[in-house]
Amino acid sequence: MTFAKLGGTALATVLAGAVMIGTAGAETLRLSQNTGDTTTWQKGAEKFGELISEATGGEIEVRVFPNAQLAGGDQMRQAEMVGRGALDLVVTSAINVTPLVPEMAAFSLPYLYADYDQVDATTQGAPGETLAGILAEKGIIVLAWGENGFREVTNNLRPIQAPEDMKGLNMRVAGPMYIDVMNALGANPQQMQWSETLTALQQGVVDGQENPIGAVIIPQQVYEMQKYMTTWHYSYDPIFLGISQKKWDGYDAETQQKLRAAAQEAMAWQRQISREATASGIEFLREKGMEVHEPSAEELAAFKEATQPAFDAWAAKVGPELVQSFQTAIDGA
Ligand code: X2X
Repeated sequence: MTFAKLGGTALATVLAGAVMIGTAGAETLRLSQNTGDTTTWQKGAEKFGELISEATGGEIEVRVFPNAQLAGGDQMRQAEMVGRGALDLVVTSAINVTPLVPEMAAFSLPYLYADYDQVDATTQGAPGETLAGILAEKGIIVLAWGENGFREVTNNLRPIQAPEDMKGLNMRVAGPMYIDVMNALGANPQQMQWSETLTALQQGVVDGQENPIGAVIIPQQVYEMQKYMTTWHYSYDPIFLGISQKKWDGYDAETQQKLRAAAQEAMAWQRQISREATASGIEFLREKGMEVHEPSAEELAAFKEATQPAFDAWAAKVGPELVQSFQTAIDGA
């Protein structure tokens, strides 16, 4: 039985039960994540639960809730809820936090990175620490950075080989910056919860969407609803495992150390499985019947040029200094 399949009343009963289960002195922390229960986000969160249970001899247990259901299905609300202590833990991605912390959009500026080494130089380097500091001011302690990945575009109408091919497509997007990117490409973007997107794709309410291959597209079987994919790598989206500062402050240094170590190990593993699934993913998706276009360097340059207005607008919004610190980390990779 998964929580995703439970209705509201049944869920409340299970939640009440969850508080009472367990050994004396043990506590169960609730972790919210906003993808389905088959993704690498879910697996990384569950791995964290196993590791922290082991490290604390069962004193701390973690219960993972998919589809942002603890936030009423609203994926953008999770971060704010963790910030005020209404949720203990969260696994969510940068773009979801931009309503609370616009600076998070720096990670995902269009065509910022050429490869994973450059990505790692930001999430695991000084920019990651800077953003963790800003999130801490909102009551969210970042324990570790993980990976959603390079977001690739899919749709049901036609192959996308040039910016012009995006014109008029009804595109589901997760958050504000991607609206600007899609507008720059001439598409019709629409903000929608991820948990509602699969149905919307199935029913043709939208023509397309964009998400990473290994972390989301394959585990959530987007290939069942979409014919065309272009690996345009237009935006990288990191995830993080965060804990409410209110919880954090209640632990002694040793427990805090255990939480951080468990999160680091779980998210390192989560990054690895996401990358492995992405590496073998194109072949898998072709086998499933998707038509996958891998753009040439020239084609990528055309997408980059077309999305430049959105880059400029968001670089101004997050602040030139922050963008420069990302660029410095990237140049040193
Ligand atoms: O909603 C999405 O597209 C997802 C799952 O990738 C995010 O949370 C940004």
